[in-house]
Amino acid sequence: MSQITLYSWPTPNGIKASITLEELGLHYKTHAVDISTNVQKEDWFLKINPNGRIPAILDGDQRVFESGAIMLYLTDKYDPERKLSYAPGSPEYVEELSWLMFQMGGVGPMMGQAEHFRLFASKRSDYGIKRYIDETKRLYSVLDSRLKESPYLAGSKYTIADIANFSWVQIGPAALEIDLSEWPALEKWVEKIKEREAIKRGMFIPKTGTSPEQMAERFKASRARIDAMVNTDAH
Ligand SMILES: N[C@@H](CCC(=O)N[C@@H](CS)C(=O)NCC(=O)O)C(=O)O
Repeated sequence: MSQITLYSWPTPNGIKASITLEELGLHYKTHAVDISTNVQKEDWFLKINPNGRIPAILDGDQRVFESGAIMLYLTDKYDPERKLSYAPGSPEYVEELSWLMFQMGGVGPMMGQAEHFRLFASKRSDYGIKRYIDETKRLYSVLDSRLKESPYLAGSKYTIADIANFSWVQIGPAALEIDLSEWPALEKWVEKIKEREAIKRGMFIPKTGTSPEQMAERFKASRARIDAMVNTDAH
């Protein structure tokens, strides 16, 4: 029996952890960390994640932070049947790691910056918006090419590499008005993953009271706020 507590909020990084826990059918407690209140910067939380961001877990006395590390920790320790991962050392495991790191070092940071410039910035920068949305689209093309030759990112099996990339890609349409039909293999993969029961639960942990429709409205209002500003890039 695990002693896991998940500290999270249902953001693209947060749901990587909750979906993994749900897919593995683990028992865990959830501690909601509403990042809009900055509770993630408080001393008690910095002891669990010194980086002051969600997600993080405590498993007994063991802390784990960084969503990719959490996914690897959970599959190493709690996935002996390899439901969500390949055997370490196998060629597919190396592929799984590669696509996981592709998300951690590419899709997440680039989409995070795209969201910053498109939704949350205090000044409008058309250069910043274009740079990070173009880079997001380039990364989607890389995923699309891989998914044209393989049903899942690491091979024939759905793994944590799919969960990690899915968690970010699925928010592109609502947050950044990205039309996934430009990448048919990627779109098909997103639709297929959305049907999984663990995804349907994990995407909404912890509960916030905000529906996906309300989130889409908030994103729209945030884009309108930026659109109403004057571009501040130096010419
Ligand atoms: N590389 C980290 C990124 C974590 C991250 O940026 N989390 C965001 C939510 S998606 C957060 O906690 N933001 C609040 C803040 O930066 O204070 C991971 O993958 O866990």
